[in-house]
Amino acid sequence: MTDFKEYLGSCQERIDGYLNQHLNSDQPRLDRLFSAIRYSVTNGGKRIRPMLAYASCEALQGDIAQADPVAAAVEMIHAYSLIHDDLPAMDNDDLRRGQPTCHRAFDEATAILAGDALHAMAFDWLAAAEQFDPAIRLRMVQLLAAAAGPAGMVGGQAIDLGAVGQSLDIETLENMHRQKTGALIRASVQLGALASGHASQAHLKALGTYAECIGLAFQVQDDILDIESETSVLGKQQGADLARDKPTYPALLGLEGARQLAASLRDQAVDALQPLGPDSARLQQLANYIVQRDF
Ligand code: GRG
Repeated sequence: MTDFKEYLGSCQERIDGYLNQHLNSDQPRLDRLFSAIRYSVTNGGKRIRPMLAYASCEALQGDIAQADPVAAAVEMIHAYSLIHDDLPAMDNDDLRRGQPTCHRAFDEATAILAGDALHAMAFDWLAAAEQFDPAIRLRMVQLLAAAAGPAGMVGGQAIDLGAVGQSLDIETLENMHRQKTGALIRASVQLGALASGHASQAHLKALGTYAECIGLAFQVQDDILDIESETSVLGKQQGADLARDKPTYPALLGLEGARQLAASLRDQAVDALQPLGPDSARLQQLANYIVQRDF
């Protein structure tokens, strides 16, 4: 088995190649729209969701080429959510991944349309993936729609926006994250499993537990990284004050408590993979990567 870093690089190359090849239009009047789309999708994301889809497909002895459209679809939904999240009406951010956000590099209307187009194309690519039976395609489309919509990411974002200035208890915080970021992570794992063509109910159940745990672990680690970077910029006291002001895991559990929670969720995720045997090694490594990453 190749080294994990090499594996990450090969997945990144694979999904970047696929997206670059497919994200274009032959209508010259759409040049600006597609420039904004490619700008937002190919500016250096970690590609965690496509990697989960590929690794989940491999865990069930699937051919990863089969998983290309599902890996692309989850990354496109992610990219659309980031473009819209950065807009003035939401977070009003100037930078994403260290570069101007889509609405800063282009303009607000183009950014809204780029997000809308990515959202629609994600479902289009799944529906058009002829390597899968129509019934599987329908299931994939439903699964992704549920993860992206009000019961998933959009709902989580609405809860988050509604909670500005409020203090959330840990259960409410957890439910918000399960929807806002966990649902798409879960869908990435499940879609990869369906793409393998060998997903039984038992596999989907085990992978569902794995995905729930890493989805939350991802968020806990994200909060830890936020606090660590704020602390290094603002100094220890101000960083700690800021941590208490926001509904985050370090604010509720302390930094050490949050680290322990991330590690415990990683362990639960790895345990859940037991029925899948040694082919789930990449999923195990990804669970470690999610809680050990420093960016
Ligand atoms: C606008 C409908 C709508 C939803 C937005 C997910 C989301 C909902 C907003 C993103 C806000 C945010 C920064 C959440 C923290 C967790 C998160 C999703 C981080 C970014 O994901 P990574 O780390 O990003 O996978 P990269 O840049 O690596 O792709």
